[in-house]
This record gives sequence, structure tokens and C-alpha cells, in this order.
Amino acid sequence: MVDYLLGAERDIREVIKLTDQNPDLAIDEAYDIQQRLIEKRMEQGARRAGIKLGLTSKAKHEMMGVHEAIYGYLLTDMLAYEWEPVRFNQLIHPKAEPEIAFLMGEDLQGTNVTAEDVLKATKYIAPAIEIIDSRYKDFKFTLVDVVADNCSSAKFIAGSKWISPDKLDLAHIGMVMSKNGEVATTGAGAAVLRHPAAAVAWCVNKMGERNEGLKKGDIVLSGALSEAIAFEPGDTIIATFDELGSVSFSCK
Ligand code: OOG
Repeated sequence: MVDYLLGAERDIREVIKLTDQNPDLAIDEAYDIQQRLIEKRMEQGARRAGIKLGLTSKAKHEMMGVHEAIYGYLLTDMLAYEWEPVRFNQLIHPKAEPEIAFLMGEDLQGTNVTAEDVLKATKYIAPAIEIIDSRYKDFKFTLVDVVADNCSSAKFIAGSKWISPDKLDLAHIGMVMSKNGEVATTGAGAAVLRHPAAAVAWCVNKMGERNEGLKKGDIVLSGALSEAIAFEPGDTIIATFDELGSVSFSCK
């Protein structure tokens, strides 16, 4: 199943979701598949860049028909830059999501971690866009499928302004994401499990069950503030956040 998903990504083609053939696949097994997939990518040279949360907002739950948050890994080869166009022909059916990024100043592991603990361990906050690209046909899957697929991770872009978290009220940060100058979607920090730091705390506690945690230097994408927006070659997407500034990319 790991090679099946890695092959889909490498060949830039969508595949039938795992649960069509394996209807009994459990969520723990899906995280095991995800872990092996990440290990293989790291054997091929990628390094850990951090963690991403998924399905943390009501908008995403409704869009995907699921009711639980999930997490996956960010790797160094997923890092994209504002000044370098994202190449559409390297992706299957990408979509962009506005996110609030945390840069961890300390390791954080446990099963009783709070939002306050997360903020204490955070060095900086930055605006970010995640580009998701499910390997599954028509971007449709169950919770188990998407966890195995490393939560649809493909690329991410962080803005250049990094701010200390104690200067910010993350729940109340508003966000507008536009495509080619037209508003495409809006959201606020509170869309992410009521507070982005609470979402990261959920993630740490969930990782803690598998004896894992956040590491100093990790970038953590705390989950989409709105639904995901599809894009094509020629499109430019800008997400502008209160206080955090903006982050953008264009697609070629
Ligand atoms: C799963 C990943 C979603 C988020 O922030 O909600 C995600 C998907 O919708 O493909 O990254």
C-alpha cells in the first residue's frame, strides 16, 4: 500500500482509494502506513520539516464528509517559495488552503498538552498556504484513506513575516484568500478547533499516543481556516491575515 501511494505521487496520477480493496483498514493501521511512507521518502533523501494538521475546521468536515482531525508529516522537499511558481504538471489536482504556521522553539511531547503549553513552546507564528493534492481519484476518500496518504500533503509556502505568539490573539485573526484578485474564501483562526494552538495541542496529544511529538525547529501547519480552493496554470493565490500579513504563490 505504501508503494501504491508513492507510485501515484511519483507518476502524478490518481488511484483508487485503499478502503475500496481493504474495507476493514483501521485508523491505527493507516497511521502505520503513513509512517512507513514517510520513512521511505526520508530514505530517498527528504528530511523532516514538521507536521501538518488536517480536517480541523467545520468547513473541511462538511467538504470531506468526516468528523475528526488528522495529522501528517511535512518534508523538506514539500517546501515551496513565494518567488518560485508552483508547477501544475507536477501535481494531480491541487488545491490551496490558508493556514497559520507555528515554528517550534522547543520539543513538545505528551498526552496532556494544552494550548498554553503549545504557545509557550512556540517561537514564531507565520501566515502559510498549504497545497494539498490527494492521490485518490476525484479527491474522495475516507478518514483512513487520507491518513495513509499523509493527509494529502504536497507542498507548503510560508510567508516571510514571523511574529512572536505572545503578541497575537490567534483565534480572532481574520483571513481573506483571493484568486486572481477576486475573493475566493474567508476564515478566521477560530475556525481551527476554536483556536489554532488548541488544534496543535490536539495534534501533540494524538502523536503522544504513538510515542511521538513535535521537535524544536518543526514547522506546524495548524489546519485550513476555510475550504480548499482549486487552481490552474496562470492563477495567483494570495492569503492575507490580520496582523500576520500575507503569503502568496502563482501557478505555472
Ligand atoms: C485532507 C487534508 C486537509 C486541512 O487543513 O484540513 C487539510 C484533504 O482535505 O485532502 O490539510
